[in-house]
Amino acid sequence: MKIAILGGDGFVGWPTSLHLSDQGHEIHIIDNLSRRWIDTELGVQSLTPMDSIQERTRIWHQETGKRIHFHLIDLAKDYDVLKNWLAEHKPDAIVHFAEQRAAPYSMKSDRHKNYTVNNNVSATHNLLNAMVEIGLDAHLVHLGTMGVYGYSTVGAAIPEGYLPVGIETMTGDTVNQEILYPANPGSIYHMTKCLDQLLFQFYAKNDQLRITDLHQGIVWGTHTEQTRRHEQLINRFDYDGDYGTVLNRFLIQSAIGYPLTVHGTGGQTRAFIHIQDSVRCIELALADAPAAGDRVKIFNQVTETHRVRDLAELVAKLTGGEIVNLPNPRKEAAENDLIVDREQFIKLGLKPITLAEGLLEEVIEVAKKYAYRVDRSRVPASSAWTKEIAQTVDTDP
Ligand code: USQ
Repeated sequence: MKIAILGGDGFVGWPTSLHLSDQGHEIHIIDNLSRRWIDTELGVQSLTPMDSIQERTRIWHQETGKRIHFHLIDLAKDYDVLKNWLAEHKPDAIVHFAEQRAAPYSMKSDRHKNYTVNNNVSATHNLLNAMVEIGLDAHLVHLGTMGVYGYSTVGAAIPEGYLPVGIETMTGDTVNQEILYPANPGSIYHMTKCLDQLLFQFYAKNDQLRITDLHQGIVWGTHTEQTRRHEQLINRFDYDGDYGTVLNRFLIQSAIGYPLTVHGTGGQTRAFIHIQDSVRCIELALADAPAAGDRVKIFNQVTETHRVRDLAELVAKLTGGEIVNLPNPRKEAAENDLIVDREQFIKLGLKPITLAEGLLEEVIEVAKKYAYRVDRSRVPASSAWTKEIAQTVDTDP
């Protein structure tokens, strides 16, 4: 297939591009390189030394003989450029990662809230609008988030997108329907993913676009089979308070002798997936496209759930690290349970990689190798969810 990977320079986008290229697909990365600009804005860099996108694709060609094409396009701002590119190249499938993906970054200030909403909603809408305008029947696979559901389970598992409900009619009969699981975002970033869901629902219904939405959990790990092949194919690894995600943060913190920064009691339960499974799920979703006229296909892209304090204890036991409980900069439930349905990918053949499989050590090794690149002053999470919470945030462990 000819596949356009929007946001193919990012943390999941890059290994996905390599994985799909390795399988023989023709890959076109479309990216505005905003993630690299945000590093500059925040004064932080990936733990792992990343080359330019052009250099990365050159090395991939050198190692495999396969070409990954790169196109510098801003989806949110360059509507006509995007539309003309799609009309000219007519990809069979589009994987859409091209959104600002950090919850803390989206809550940093009013400017960051505006940026996240304008960028994410415009990017998604421009894409859908352009597809309809040029009559492009490509399968669109979008990287969404588990955070659209909120994280509380009311005794029952969170289904894969749709909730069966019985509605009582005026005549006393019960009509059964499946509705989108109620959106319950916990940050501006997560809210944009809820808005994406409505855009998808409309365009699938009105224009018969074929859309798959992947509700992914927190990704951990850094290497995939392809990024291990050459030092210059290495994936990015975020450790800072805005972009670093919890398990990868604990692993790098332990590698540099920094206390493991548990927010509050660490009673938050979240869904997780290893980066290798993440790219495999995208491959599986691409091969299982909905038909024109179908409703949006939704998968929960998750392999296991864990409580934050349990992860901290696990990492501390493995590495001898110290745990510190800090005031939580976020507005979120202090404790929650989470049960998630994830049968669809298992049925399609996913064999989940779990924390138990030795890959935690691999991340610790990567973290130790590049520990000299860490700026300890960028480790604390300082973006507060409200002005009141900002008064209480104490980032000093
Ligand atoms: N947390 C800590 N200590 C830290 C960092 C985080 O205790 O040093 C806690 C947070 O308070 C939160 C949990 O860990 O309760 C998860 O935080 P996170 O930064 O790992 O994940 P989150 O902000 O939810 O966002 C990440 C990705 C996002 C993706 C989402 C999936 O950045 O792109 O959509 O995970 S999910 O969490 O399932 O919504």
